[in-house]
Amino acid sequence: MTEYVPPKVWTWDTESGGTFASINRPIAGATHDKVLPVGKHPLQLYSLATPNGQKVTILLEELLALGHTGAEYDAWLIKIGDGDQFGSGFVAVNPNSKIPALLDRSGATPIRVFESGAILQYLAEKFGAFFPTEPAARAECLSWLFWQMGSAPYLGGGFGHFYAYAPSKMEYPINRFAMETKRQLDVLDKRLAVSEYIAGDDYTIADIAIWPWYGGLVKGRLYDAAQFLSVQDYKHVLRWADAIEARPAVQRGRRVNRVSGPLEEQLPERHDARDFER
Ligand SMILES: N[C@@H](CCC(=O)N[C@@H](CS)C(=O)NCC(=O)O)C(=O)O
Repeated sequence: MTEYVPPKVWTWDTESGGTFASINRPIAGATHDKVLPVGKHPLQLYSLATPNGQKVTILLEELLALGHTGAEYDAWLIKIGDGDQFGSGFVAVNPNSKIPALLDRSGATPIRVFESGAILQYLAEKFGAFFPTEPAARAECLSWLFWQMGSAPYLGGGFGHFYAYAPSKMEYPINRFAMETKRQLDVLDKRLAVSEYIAGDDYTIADIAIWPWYGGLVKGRLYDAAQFLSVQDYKHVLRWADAIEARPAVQRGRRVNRVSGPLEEQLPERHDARDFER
């Protein structure tokens, strides 16, 4: 293999290949005009059932299960493989062009929220649920929420990209990011050895943020990497992942905006609780 020598100035190689090459670009902003649809509920979610998307639909389903009718929502499908995230309406809600994006239309002026961690905190504060109020517990919950936001890019953009999506398998990046991913799993395993849930005795938005990524990984749903990463070693993570997976709201939330996998698990759009029965 010939070694890559970076040129003096980087230029955009549109032929660089790999899964997602068609949507990756070095510039921000809209590529086309597209008005976003708006449904009947106070909350409008524009998303896809990736781990980042699932966090929000799981929290919304948990809030509805608790009886917070103000959390009723329309979930619209954003097909990132087709470039929907670069439509002008979507960019107005999230200038970063990534799902999930939320528009809260319950007040006089719509409020936009982007970044899944910010959306979880916004909704948990709005409804006063799944987010402790006592300062020490709240700090622990926020610490783990931000841990997830900082850590998952090494799992997804690092390990997942080079192990599953890059045009060829390269030892150096796979080694580097497998090591970091296993370190992160061990961080969680040691925490969950002494704590029922991530932030303490109660199930919070920290669990909801971490589960779709690291729960999905140990349950063998991400990158077909369970054997490679010896996920069976993380016993406490597995115990916690199973407990969360058993929650009916989690099972509903996982299905919203899903357009892949078994047909019976797919629900491309959600506008009503009865949609799950169809
Ligand atoms: N830090 C962001 C990450 C969001 C993100 O990476 N979304 C991906 C799907 S999981 C996306 O929309 N990708 C489309 C693109 O990069 O063009 C969050 O947590 O909301």
